[in-house]
Amino acid sequence: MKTQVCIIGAGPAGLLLGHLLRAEGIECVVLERRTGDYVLGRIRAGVLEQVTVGLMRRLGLDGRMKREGLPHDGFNLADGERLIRIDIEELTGQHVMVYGQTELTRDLMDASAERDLQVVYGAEDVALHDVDSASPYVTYVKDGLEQRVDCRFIAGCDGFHGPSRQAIPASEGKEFERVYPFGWLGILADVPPCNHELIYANHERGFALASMRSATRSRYYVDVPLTEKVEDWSDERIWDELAIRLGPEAAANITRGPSIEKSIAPLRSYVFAPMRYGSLLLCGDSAHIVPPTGAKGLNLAASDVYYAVEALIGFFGKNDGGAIAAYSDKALARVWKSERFSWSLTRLMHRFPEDGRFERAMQVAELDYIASSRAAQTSIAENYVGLPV
Ligand code: RFL
Ligand code: PHB
Repeated sequence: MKTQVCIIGAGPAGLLLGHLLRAEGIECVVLERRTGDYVLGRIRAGVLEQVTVGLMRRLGLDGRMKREGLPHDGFNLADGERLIRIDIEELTGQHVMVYGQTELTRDLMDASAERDLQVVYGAEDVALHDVDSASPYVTYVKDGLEQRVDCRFIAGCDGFHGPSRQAIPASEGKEFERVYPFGWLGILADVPPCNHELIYANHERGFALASMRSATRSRYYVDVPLTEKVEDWSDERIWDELAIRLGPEAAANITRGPSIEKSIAPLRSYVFAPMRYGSLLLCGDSAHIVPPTGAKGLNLAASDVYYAVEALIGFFGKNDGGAIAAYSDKALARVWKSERFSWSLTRLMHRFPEDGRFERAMQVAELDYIASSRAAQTSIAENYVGLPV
């Protein structure tokens, strides 16, 4: 097969990119290792910035999001005693959208056939070839048969563990990494949320987050040491821990119920730079990871896609080779700011095992400063709603 852009990975980055390219008349194909059901079974992000909502609107695929998504005007930081509300609407004039990554992915998936976006699920052994040339190609195995896609560009949208980043010689890029000494244990349950807005809590027993997917579905997290196993956390144990860490006000409103999903996600900050090598453009988690504390991962994938589409339209539509050359710097400028915000919110809201009395005093002082300063709240709010693309 021959196409203009071969996209590897049908997560949110790959599907968004595929749809946006098709809308511009650029030919592409998406290769995904898993089945569609498997991709939809991964419970991940819940908070969308305007950049992500805006791309769905540009595609005309925001109908269900507008009906079922929950626009949030604010969120809360809890320090064990009080709730500090960050009024993002008042401070920035914008809001975030609570709408699950699963739902966004489903909307993109459902629209593929009618919009002539070819997605190959169950593509095994995907391998990239000649990425440093102007005629790269991708091979894969489907139903036991080896296939080949010749293209002008490859978009690596295959997440942190995919083959795209690995296709770049080590000497051509730099890795920046911080691994955190804890993970987030998440629970999804069909119960009403304990609060109408999100609560991020820093308690002496550790971090907790109260989030949601809808008025009847809640998503909660507590941080746990990396040595913990999900099997050791019964639903009751998680509910008990949440009730303590989120504080008495939220605890009084927690409705308990059986978990429909429960998993531990390790926390990491990671950037690979540059995000382009020859004819390969990296987008989303394949190039960077943020700890989930700032709700930035999916949104960064969306802003990468925004810049990648701009670059590819420049190349195919306007014969502008410079657009491709500019991609990495443009994307990374935004990536680094989101990395910084996610790292600093993680630092502020978690108890690190190596922290002593001084580090704890710094957290208390910072939370107190945020509680009393409109300037500090504005800075958090503008990062949380998402910096402009
Ligand atoms: P994905 O979603 O990992 O998709 C990559 C796709 O590539 C496929 N793939 C391959 N395909 C072909 N051949 C191969 N060899 C392949 N290897 C992999 C995979 O099967 C998959 O389908 O990356 P993408 O598209 O870059 O999207 C990134 C987001 O998924 C991620 O950043 C977010 O989920 C992060 N995240 C959050 N982001 C937010 O913006 N807001 C949030 O509130 C938020 N909460 C979260 C999160 C991530 C979490 N976890 C579990 C890591 C909460 C959690 C708990
Ligand atoms: C979620 O609802 O899964 C969620 C919300 C906010 C975050 C991370 C995850 O910062």
